[in-house]
Amino acid sequence: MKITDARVVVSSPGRNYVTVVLDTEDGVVGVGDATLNGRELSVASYLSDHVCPLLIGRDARRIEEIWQYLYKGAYWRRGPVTMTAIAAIDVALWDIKGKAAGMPVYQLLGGAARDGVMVYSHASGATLEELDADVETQLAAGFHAVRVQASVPGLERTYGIAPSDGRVYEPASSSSPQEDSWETGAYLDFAPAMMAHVRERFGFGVHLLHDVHHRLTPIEAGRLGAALEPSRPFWMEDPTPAEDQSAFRTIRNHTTTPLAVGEVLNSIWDCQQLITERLIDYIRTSVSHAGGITHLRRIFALADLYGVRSGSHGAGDLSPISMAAALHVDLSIPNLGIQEHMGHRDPAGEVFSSSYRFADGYMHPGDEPGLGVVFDEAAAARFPYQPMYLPVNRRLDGSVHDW
Ligand code: EZ4
Ligand code: CO
Repeated sequence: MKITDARVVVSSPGRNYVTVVLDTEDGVVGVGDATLNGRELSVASYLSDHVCPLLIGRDARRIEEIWQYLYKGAYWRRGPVTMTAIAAIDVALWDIKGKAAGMPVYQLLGGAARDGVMVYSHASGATLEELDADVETQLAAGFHAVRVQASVPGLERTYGIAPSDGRVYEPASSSSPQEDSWETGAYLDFAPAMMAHVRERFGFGVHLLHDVHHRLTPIEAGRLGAALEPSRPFWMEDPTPAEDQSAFRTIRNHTTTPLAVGEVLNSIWDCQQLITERLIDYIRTSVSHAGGITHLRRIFALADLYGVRSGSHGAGDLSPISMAAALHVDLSIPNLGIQEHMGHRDPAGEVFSSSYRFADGYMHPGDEPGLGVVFDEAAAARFPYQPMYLPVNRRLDGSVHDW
């Protein structure tokens, strides 16, 4: 089954998405997501300038061989641009394999290990009252797990606060990076009080999650984890910059609050120490930024050996193709923890039609052959690329902090 065409489509239906389309000689088409928020065109170039030409004439059925060819064949290893590009090709090849077999991808991965995938949604507010109202909305929609974020008093802008008109949260902005402000003391005092407030209001029957977004030192994160313990969060996410793996030993030594990290990690080697030294509870690598279904399954298999569960990133900047691919993996692995689900802004649905479904807090990828997502290239052409940047974060003294 030879690959006859490989192309990259950059479109912006509600936000930017980079989509790979692979055609095969017998007419089976596969799609993959290559979106890297704020750096979309570098992945598009990596694919169209360096990867797509190498795929023409290759056998689409040899997924592992093509993965190894693209990874080892580049010589230069890892990194978000390379691994997102490889991921998109890998996911498109699994889509093709499923369609050729007449089966949903999760069946090819061993079948359903559970009936549905527990997902968490986001709630946020500029005030605790707004946050309460948003948590209520998420619970009414059926979610059993909710990530809570609120504006830190005294800081000009806080990470993770969705617009008040109900649209999905999007940190990127056009023309130039937005500047956020940061002061650790204000945050460390506020976050435990916010969690305690939500617990008091909604009780212990809902899973509550919180994203620190890489901003603390290890000992500050240890203090926060300990302060959050009475609120029993499902996890504390990205407490310190993710690339510093041994930092998590310090956090671990000071708290029993479960730790989650990995949305910015790209390979099994980036989380080897985190997993094998049991420094975390949930690994958040995603199908689109960590080498596709093939590589993500390898990470989750390693994690299973060490009692670490999955908790994949699922922000709105991962396209519906990635959401579907994530659900096929989640449904089939033994060590699912939870899956993030934010949904997508209109008019993404005009470009991507997905067959995954949500009911009572759980999602299922559906039973269409392949991934179950149809990508409408003609519709995508109506929404041209918009330059977008993620924010930068500054401390009050003007120095650049982790965003
Ligand atoms: O900031 O996907 O847990 N979710 C997150 C996201 C990330 C964005 C970056 O593009 O941390 O909101
Ligand atoms: Co996060």
